[in-house]
Amino acid sequence: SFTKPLVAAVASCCAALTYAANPIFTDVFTADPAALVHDGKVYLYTGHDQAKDNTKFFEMHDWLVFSSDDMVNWEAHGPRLQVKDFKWAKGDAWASQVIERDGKFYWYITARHNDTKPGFAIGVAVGDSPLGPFKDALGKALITNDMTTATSNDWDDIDPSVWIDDDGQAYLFWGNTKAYYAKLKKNMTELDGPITEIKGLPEFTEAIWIHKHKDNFYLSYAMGFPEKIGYAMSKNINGPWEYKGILNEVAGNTPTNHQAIITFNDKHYFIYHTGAGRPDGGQYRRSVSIDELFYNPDGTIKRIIMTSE
Ligand code: FUB
Repeated sequence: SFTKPLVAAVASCCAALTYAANPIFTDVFTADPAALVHDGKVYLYTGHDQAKDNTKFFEMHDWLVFSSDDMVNWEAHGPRLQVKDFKWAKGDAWASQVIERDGKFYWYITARHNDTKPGFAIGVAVGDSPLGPFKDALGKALITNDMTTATSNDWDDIDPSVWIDDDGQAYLFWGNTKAYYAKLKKNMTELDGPITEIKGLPEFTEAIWIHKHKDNFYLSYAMGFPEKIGYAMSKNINGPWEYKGILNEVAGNTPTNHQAIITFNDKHYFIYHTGAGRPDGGQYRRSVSIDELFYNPDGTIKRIIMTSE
């Protein structure tokens, strides 16, 4: 377990503490957080930075899972999915997200496709519990470069974010440089219509996260490079999206920035990664951190105060 005794002691003394000190894990490098609230627990799915230092590139082979009852004490469940679980993939376990539908858990992942379809692709694994076991649901990628690449790049099919609306319609959002979305069928493993490019997101880079608060939809994303997290709002999951501003600045010591936004026990959380907080951290050795998120009465979101810096 990655539980930190000091944090636990402070938590038991001070009822106001609602998340662990940042970074929340200090014995493993974690990135690209995605969180799922299920059955009174928060499940945190992260990428796993394994680069030896910060000089070359990402080394990412698997995805980790952690869970918590209180956002303070975290239990580590180890890697629960690996690139090699996808026969069509050859490396780079980049950003992912898990969602539940009808008792099944669908884990949408980014990985580099093998030689027949170069570039990055999005796949989906399925399991019977938030901890799996998970297996490739399709035996092939769900989104590949040849579906979106015409005027784009080899990296545009990364960073999936999945949403099921109140009427049961599911949607997949993703992208790098260009932002895309498409409907998913009820089986969660097939597209249910065309892929549409989302316009009007200033400086869009990657890392879409979709969430809803009251009657507003939110599309947050990494903008520019080095990346800040910005967000847009809409009354409709199909847009149009109206850009509203920046949520956090470049998070210490790494140009990437990647967020998940959840509500748990009536508090709102902004979960992200940073290269700061550990002496050997940096661009390819990132650490997940958590800070509280606050809405304004009109639904806009206040700038995040990062305690990871
Ligand atoms: O972790 C690899 C890539 O870096 C992710 O897919 C992007 O969102 C950025 O964080």
